[in-house]
Amino acid sequence: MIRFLTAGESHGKGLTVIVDGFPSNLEVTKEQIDFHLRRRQMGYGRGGRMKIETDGIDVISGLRFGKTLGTPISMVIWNSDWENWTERMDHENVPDDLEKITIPRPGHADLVGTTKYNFDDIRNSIERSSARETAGRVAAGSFARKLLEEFGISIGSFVESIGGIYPSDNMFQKLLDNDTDQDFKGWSLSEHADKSQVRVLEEEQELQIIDKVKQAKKRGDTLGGNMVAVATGIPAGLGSFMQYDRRLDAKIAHDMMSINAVKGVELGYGFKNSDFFGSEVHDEIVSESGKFSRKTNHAGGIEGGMSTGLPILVRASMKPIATLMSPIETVDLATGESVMARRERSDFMAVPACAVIMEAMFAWSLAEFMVEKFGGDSIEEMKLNYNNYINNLEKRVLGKFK
Ligand code: EPS
Repeated sequence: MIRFLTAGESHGKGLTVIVDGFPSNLEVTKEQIDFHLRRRQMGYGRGGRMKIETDGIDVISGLRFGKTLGTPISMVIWNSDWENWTERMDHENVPDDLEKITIPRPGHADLVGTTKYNFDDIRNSIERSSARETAGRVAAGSFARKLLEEFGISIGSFVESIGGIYPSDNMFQKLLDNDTDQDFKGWSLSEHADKSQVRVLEEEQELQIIDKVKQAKKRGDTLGGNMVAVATGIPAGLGSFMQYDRRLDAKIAHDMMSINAVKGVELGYGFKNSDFFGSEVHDEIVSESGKFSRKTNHAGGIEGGMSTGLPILVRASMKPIATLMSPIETVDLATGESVMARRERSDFMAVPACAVIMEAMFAWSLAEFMVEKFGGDSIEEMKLNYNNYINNLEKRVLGKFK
């Protein structure tokens, strides 16, 4: 079993990540992890904070000479902004001039978090509910990605729409129709998307979106969008129908929905399934040179809670950022009076970053199921188990029916 935990406040000293249960001898470098941390920081529409931070991990334990030891891996991402917050975030002493936050922002965790944890300062809720925490997830996800790469599994993502601006050519539909070349790798989508300031695949759409973000900034408003993540090279048979919590789709949906501001998750055709006849939805099975495939991939690579061997296709939706420069109505907890919400520094749009976080969580869910299925204390042992299962898989199945 692999697991990870993150700790840290947005304006505290740093974020701590513990990754546990990884097999030994997996090659991982700081550079590989920092690469994805930097990708998470990119994107037009971020606020002032991203100019302050240059995220990178400081490995504390679990790696020796560039390889995992099988021991718990711990690392820290230091917050550069901490030096501006040392007094306000002091672990013991209350500053004399502390200004407590009493006005909750609708759409953020402010009101419920403060009520639930019985705080007298909304700052206590803001700090941990902030999406700063997702930097830790990307670090953990980078380990998962490295593990998956050992088995030829490749993960990528792109932004499908922002503020209702969609591309003219629908890449997600192409993926659902299984209309990509044989050697298509998930990561190729990210390579393409990373060239765009908003991680879309079309230049014209990028320009329209940048214009819309400018409009949002001008009116003190924010935007959300839809993102697609794709994993290729998946062996058939990850996950199980035997028990509800062993279903791969359930785990992926859970992990995607856990990302801050994500309000919708779909696998394959998702909500669209209900608009069609069954004969138009289900992916016909074909056998090509002894290998099973499907004419289409409307199931998004998962049937009966198990991977089919086709790319896994996930789409998620991020709501607009909750911190508004032109605030909306709320209640001041100090007076009980109706007021306008507080303004505070934030992003106007963070959909490109959210897609990178999706990749990390996606890698994590898949790595969990790979370790569950193929086990092993070292990466070499895991590969032996994998090869034993995968070699002649189809022939073995067909042989049983002869
Ligand atoms: C966030 C508010 C902003 C974002 C932050 C998430 O931070 P700040 O309050 O420091 O301006 O920039 O995201 C990050 C710091 C990050 O690393 O992604 C929020 O309220 O959720």
